[in-house]
Amino acid sequence: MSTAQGRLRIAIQKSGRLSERSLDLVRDAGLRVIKGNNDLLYRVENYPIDLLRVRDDDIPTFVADGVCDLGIVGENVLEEVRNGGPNPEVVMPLGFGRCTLKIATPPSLAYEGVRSLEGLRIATSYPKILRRFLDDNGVAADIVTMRGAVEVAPRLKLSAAICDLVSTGATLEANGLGAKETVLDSQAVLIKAPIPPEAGLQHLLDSIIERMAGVVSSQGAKYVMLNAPRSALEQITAILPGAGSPTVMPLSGRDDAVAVHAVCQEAVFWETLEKLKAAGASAILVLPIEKMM
Ligand code: PRT
Ligand code: ZN
Repeated sequence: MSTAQGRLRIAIQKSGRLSERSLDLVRDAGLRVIKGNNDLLYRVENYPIDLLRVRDDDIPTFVADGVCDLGIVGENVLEEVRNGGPNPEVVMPLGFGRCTLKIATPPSLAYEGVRSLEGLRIATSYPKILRRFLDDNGVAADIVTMRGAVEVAPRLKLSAAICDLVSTGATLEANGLGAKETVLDSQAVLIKAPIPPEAGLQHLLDSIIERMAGVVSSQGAKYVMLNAPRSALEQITAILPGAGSPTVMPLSGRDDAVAVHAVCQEAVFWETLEKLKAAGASAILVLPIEKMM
């Protein structure tokens, strides 16, 4: 199976934690998505692109096989699948769907480091990633693979410990488990087929990737404008978070002050504004950035 003739395909999660943000990213990249009658396939109105909506576990395989040209999936799923299996190319991290794969234990287990797992049973939905972690740490333990509800395994005496995804930590806490080891930090990533699309679509594919990169790098970025005394210019630009080289312009009728414009790649907090003001900045404006390339 290959992609539909004359059209690119992007695989996204049909329904789950990544679905909404994946659709947002596609839309922010300028693709007008039409939700038709076909639940599996959404059409893009303004480009020859279809969105294939599938279970996240299938996305790495679809992309590695070239059934889809691009895909959005969690690194956790990708790592588990590609451990010796399909191996699509990772284009970039996308900054959402962040979570951590952790080993957690009940308080009844005396835990003194990873060696404490020796000989135990550990329940997980990520047996390959866990096996690699245990091997890397020289620990021999049994792995019980569960599809879901991993957190109840110790209570049901199915396992002594678990290895599961954690975001807020509420699920571990509700089940009386404590996080002990970090196995993998994960977020959603954009993946690409190893096979190029048909010749006429390469330019479109490159442009979609570039736009998505622009959307990701403008997330959280702010445009900051302020006036600064010349004498404090160095100090003020050092306070601007992730600003690179700001633009410095003269202010009419003022020799002692300049206007500073900067794109800040990191969050601009109230504390930052207070520091800027204390350093002598005035007329400070922080504006959202809609698009960046
Ligand atoms: O149906 P399909 O197979 O497509 O979906 P799914 O049920 O396999 O996945 P889904 O929608 O639950 O998650 C999709 C992806 O979101 C995951 O593969 C991760 O990359 C990412 N993600 C981010 C998470 C979490 N955060 C998360 N907290 N996936 C799962 N969880 C679960 C975790 O397994 C545990 O049960 O949430 C619980 C813990 O959450 P906290 O907040 O209580 O710590
Ligand atoms: Zn899944």
